[in-house]
Amino acid sequence: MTRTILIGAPVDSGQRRPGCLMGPAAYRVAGIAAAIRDLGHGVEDWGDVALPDLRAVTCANPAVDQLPETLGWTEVLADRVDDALSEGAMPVILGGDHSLALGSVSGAAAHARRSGRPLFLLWLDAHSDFHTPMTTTSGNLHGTPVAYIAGRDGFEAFPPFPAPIPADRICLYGIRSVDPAEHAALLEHDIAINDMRVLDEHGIVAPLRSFLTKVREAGGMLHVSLDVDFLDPSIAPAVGTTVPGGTTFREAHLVMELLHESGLVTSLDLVELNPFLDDRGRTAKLMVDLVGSLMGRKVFDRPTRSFT
Ligand code: Z70
Ligand code: MN
Ligand code: MN
Ligand code: MN
Repeated sequence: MTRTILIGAPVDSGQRRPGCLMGPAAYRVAGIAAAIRDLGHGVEDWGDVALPDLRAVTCANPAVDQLPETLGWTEVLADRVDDALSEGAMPVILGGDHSLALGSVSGAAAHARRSGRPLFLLWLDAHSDFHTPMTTTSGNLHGTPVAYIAGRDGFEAFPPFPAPIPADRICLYGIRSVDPAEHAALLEHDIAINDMRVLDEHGIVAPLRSFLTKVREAGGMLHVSLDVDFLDPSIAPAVGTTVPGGTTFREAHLVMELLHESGLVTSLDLVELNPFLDDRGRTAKLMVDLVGSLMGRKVFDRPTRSFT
């Protein structure tokens, strides 16, 4: 039994297409609480986080969009996620665009630092989100959280990231859209880059298992950040930036099942769902279904295979 805490994060400031603010409501309508509870877990819903009063803040790159809003979300979500972890629970952040991970992973990192455990990050996404506010050309801050988490320069407007995650504890998985500035910076970091080329060649199981083995051996905490565009747009249309060639229904479920079997996941983001673009709720329902697999739903309850 896991005690889960749902944290609604109607964050819409990390990109320019309106709609992600409806994400938390869509997950609730799609039955996320019941899906988790029916598996025998505890579920508490802390409701939606509110954006605090904005502070004036400047940035040298004039392209950057909605910086005060994103800064406000970062601070309040970091606090809320840290609170949930401190209660011994698993926070599930209902987004909201991916800029919310600036805050959610900050909260997880602050908690990990206090508890003396290393934090690992699994980034399930079509994008590497490795821009800094200085390198982004779109100005959309949802393209920056991995750089913040890894401790890159250029985030002077933000609180210093608590205990940046060393590159070898970060795993990008499913990526297939990387901008030139991100590409150059990634080559200078030792981040595991499981792009679609790697997953097509090695399959989706082996690269994930080897990362999970590292987490286990280190006694680590594991934050999983699941972007809707990790999935192929043919099964998950409700996302602003569709990129062809994403994971299939079966691949994504297998990833979730392996994560469940590992028993390592300590916090989870669900990001980039734009319900305004959905087709009769199918993307929201698929995301809830994936959470069910992550929380232990199986077709057959076979004795658990030993992990490794
Ligand atoms: C691009 C940018 C991005 C998510 C799009 C796209 C970033 N690299 N991230 N969708 N989740 O604008 O920086
Ligand atoms: Mn607090
Ligand atoms: Mn993303
Ligand atoms: Mn993405």
